[in-house]
Amino acid sequence: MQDNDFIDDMAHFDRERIPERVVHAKGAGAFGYFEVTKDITQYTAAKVFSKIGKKTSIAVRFSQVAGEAGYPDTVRDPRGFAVKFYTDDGIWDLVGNNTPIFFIRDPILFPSFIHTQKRNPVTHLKDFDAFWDFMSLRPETVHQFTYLFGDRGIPASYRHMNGYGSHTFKFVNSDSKPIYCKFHYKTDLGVKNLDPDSAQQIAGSDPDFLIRDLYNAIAEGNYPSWTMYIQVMTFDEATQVSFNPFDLTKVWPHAEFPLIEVGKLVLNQNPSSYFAEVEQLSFEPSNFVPGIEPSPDKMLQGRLFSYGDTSRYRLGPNYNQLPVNSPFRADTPKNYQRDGANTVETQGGAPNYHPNSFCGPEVDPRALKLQPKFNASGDVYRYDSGDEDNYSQARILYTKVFDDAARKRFVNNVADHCSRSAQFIQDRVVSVFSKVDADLGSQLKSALDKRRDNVSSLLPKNIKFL
Ligand code: HDE
Repeated sequence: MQDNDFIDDMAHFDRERIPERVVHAKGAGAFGYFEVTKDITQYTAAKVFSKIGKKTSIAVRFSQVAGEAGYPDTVRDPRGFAVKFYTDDGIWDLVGNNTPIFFIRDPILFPSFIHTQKRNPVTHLKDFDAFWDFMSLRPETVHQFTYLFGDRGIPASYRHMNGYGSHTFKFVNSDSKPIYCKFHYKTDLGVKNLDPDSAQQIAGSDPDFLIRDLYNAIAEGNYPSWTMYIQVMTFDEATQVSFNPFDLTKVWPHAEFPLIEVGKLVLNQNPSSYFAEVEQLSFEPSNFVPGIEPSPDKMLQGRLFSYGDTSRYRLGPNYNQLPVNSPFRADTPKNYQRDGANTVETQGGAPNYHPNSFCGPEVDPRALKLQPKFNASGDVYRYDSGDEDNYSQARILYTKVFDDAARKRFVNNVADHCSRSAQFIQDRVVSVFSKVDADLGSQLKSALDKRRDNVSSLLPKNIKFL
């Protein structure tokens, strides 16, 4: 025990792991830049969009939602597409997914919903009953489940999928005029997905398939890129549209709110340390910059607390001082926070109280000017939003966006998964999908009936024992 080098190494080794993210635990990260290609200064004063040709450094983390840090990459699951912009005004995090919508529209349901996607606390197994029980008891999930069990549920590579800010956000221009907006990134390589049988084989032969694909492409100089678009909606339009523009289970129809091109995202650098630069990367939907703000979208409001909170737990109270999270393009951060585990910033000895007569920071007048006040009226209370037009957009996706072959694949994908749940749950799932489309309901019922005595095995065929 007197060999201090040994003790030092062992003590460090004993502390090498930190808690994984409670969702989105498995992921891949890369760095690059965002470049403005079209002028949108009429909508926003955010410096990141200030002129054509302006480049801003970015960090991106792609992830899958439900599996743990070592889970196979090629399972059916939404994928995270989180982008950190290191802007001149500080960090702007656009923490999105590869789907423009989400399963629920009320954040209070989030922990329950996630529990149904993860392991049963008794058996530590994925729970098909919980999965379809929740889905069918909360039919606002049906639009996102239609998306998830379609072809885009298993992307062939992170480079070949689109990304979405998903929520409705608010832009503010230099005259302090606000407008609602949504963000989209379309892959310049085209969307490519995996057939479920191939995905299952790859899960066994290369569980890190998606991380490897991204790392190798960048290492070989094949830099993936995405074109960024926005949709905008005036405050007047928001009061008149036929759907709730702040409902995250719905898209804004492109015919009414066309995509406006904005710029390019390019990833051209791999992390130099996975732990330092990807595991310690912390995204927060509450990281805004002057010119971009949250909207009344309840799900977005519900996210504003959680991410910083989980980073404090995962990375400690000074997670924002870690190099990958710090706003290096802006001035050194100035605030009244001091000390705590792993403090690195000294803030030049400035006062740690406000107001003060010395050199303590004041609120940036630009940020104040660009934060317009807004009116609110009516009663505020907790209400159940479970029944707000759950089916019409899912119907468009199934009947208009999917073609015949995609519809068949969708029915089989749902039936293969749902056939493992209890009969009464299957019946309820059929009744939910029947409300999307009567023919879909009957196709699904017969696909499930066919599987009744022969539930498709989770195991590959022809297993050999030795
Ligand atoms: Fe997240 N989510 N989320 N989420 N989410 C997390 O933050 C949460 C939601 C998304 O690569 C957690 O650090 C709540 C929608 C991504 O580091 C946690 C609600 C969308 C990532 C959390 C949502 C996302 C996360 C877990 C409902 C797409 C990974 C670990 C109100 C628009 C980011 C962590 C990364 C991660 C909370 C819903 C995307 C717990 C409360 C909707 C891409 O804070």
